[in-house]
Order: sequence, then structure tokens, then C-alpha cells
Amino acid sequence: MELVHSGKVRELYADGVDLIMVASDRISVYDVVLPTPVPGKGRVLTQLSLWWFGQLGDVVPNHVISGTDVPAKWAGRAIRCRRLQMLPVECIARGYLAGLGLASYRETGAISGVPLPPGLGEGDRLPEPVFTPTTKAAAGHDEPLTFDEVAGLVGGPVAAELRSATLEVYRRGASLAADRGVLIADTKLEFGLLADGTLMLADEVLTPDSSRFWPADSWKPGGPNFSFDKQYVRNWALSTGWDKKEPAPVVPDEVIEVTRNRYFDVYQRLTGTPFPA
Ligand code: Q0Z
Repeated sequence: MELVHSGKVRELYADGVDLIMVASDRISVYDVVLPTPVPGKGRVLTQLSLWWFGQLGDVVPNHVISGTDVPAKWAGRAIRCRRLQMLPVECIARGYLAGLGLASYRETGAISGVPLPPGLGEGDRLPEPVFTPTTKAAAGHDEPLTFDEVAGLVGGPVAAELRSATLEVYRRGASLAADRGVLIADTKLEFGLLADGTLMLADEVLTPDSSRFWPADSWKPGGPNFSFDKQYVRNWALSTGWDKKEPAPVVPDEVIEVTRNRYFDVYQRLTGTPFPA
């Protein structure tokens, strides 16, 4: 199959008119891929994404054709999807203040042109979820876009559809996850169009690689919160004196094992089913 795109932790192949999205066991921390894979991570993220696509099918249609009709060597960690005309916007919804949203709020009191009330701090829940789109930079960092800038890129009607679909996916996902002990601070979605103009949810959805997952029982406003999946390996990496630059240190087996179990745990919490390790 023809490799169309290779990301830090995933690959995209063409199979006739379809695409096959393949998730690897690679893990990145502070934007650096670790030399040590997390066995099962590609399967758990793929199965979680498929589960969410099923949960959200009544909110917005999606690009999934099949989670099983894929080459045997990628079984469990690949999705056959429809090839869409992708929209050049990262559609982010935020329900809590963290990361680049926090940085933007501290500088301007707003995120992507949406003003927020004064006095918010790191980790705070927002009065309501906000749509904070960014550019899709090929290299380097994504830049915030206002709604009007999104409208300039994709047209007003599609921009409005993107905003409402993004916020509805976030609301539904975050509400379900919160009931199961997982806070979703923010999430990044990608959308594309069918030839007839139908908006479709694409890529991966509500995985720990595309979202900030926090354990609800240890959430605290007013300071940094812990990443459900990567915190243990991040803490270990920093404890070695690593400077967050390439190359990252080789990770000990026990750190990989704890991290792998965090992914299985988040899958089980959200879906209610043990992950078939
Ligand atoms: C997704 C990406 C990945 C690297 C293109 N259904 C679709 N139709 C057309 N294009 C895409 C999709 Cl999902 C598409 N990406 C992101 C995925 C590896 C980059 F698996 N790029």
C-alpha cells in the first residue's frame, strides 16, 4: 500500500479509493517520540476512537468504513476510512483552562477571539466550552484562528457547522467521560467534506493523544493537572535530567508497563469493558 502520510505516532496509507489509518505503539512526550514503544498503545487508541465514533454517530457522520477490514498485520490498530476533502483547520474545543488556551488567556483574556471572564487560572473549568480553532501547520506550531478567520478559509456556513459539531462532540464526550471519572479538558478534532458537501468527522476522536484526559478524582483548579496517560512517563523522563530535546532516554520496562496499564485503564473506564490486552 502507498504511504500517504507519516506522523509522529501514526501512518496513513491509500488502498484504492480508501485510506487506512494505522496507529503505532510509539509515544511522544513534550513533542519528542520516545525510543521505547508502549505495547498495545496503537490498539487501545484505535479501539477507543472506534468506540467514540459509534457513540457520536448521531451527532455527526464520520469517515469510518471498517475497523476490521484491514490488512492482518495491522489488525486492531487500523481503520479503513473514506477519503475526504480535509478542511484546513484544527477544531479544538476546551472545557478547562490548560496548555495553549491558558497561555492565550493570560496574554489577552481571550482564546481564538472568544473573550473569557477575568480571574480564571490554570485548570479551571470554563463557564461553557469554547471553540478555539487553529491553523494546521505542516511544521512548527499551530496558530490560533478567530471564527471569522475560519470563515475566511472554509466559508461562513461550513465554519458555523464546524463550530457547532465540535462543541457538540466535546459536550457529549466530556459529559459521558465525567460520569466515568475522566475529565476531558480539551480535544482536537479534524473534519472533512464528502464530494456532495456533507461534513464528516475524520481522523481520531477523543483519544488521549488528541485530548487532555485528567483523572476526575484528583482534579484541582488553580494549578497544573495530571495527564491520565502520560504523566508517569513524563515524570520519569524529567527525573533523569532529560532536557526535553532529542534524543529522549530509553525507558525502563516498569515505566512502560505502568504507562501501558494507564491506557488500558482509561479504555475500561470510558467504555465499561476491560481492554483485551
Ligand atoms: C488525515 C493524519 C495519520 C498522519 C489526512 N478520511 C481522511 N481523508 C483524507 N485525509 C485524511 C483523512 Cl483521515 C487525513 N490526516 C492526519 C493521519 C497519520 C496524519 F494517520 N491527514
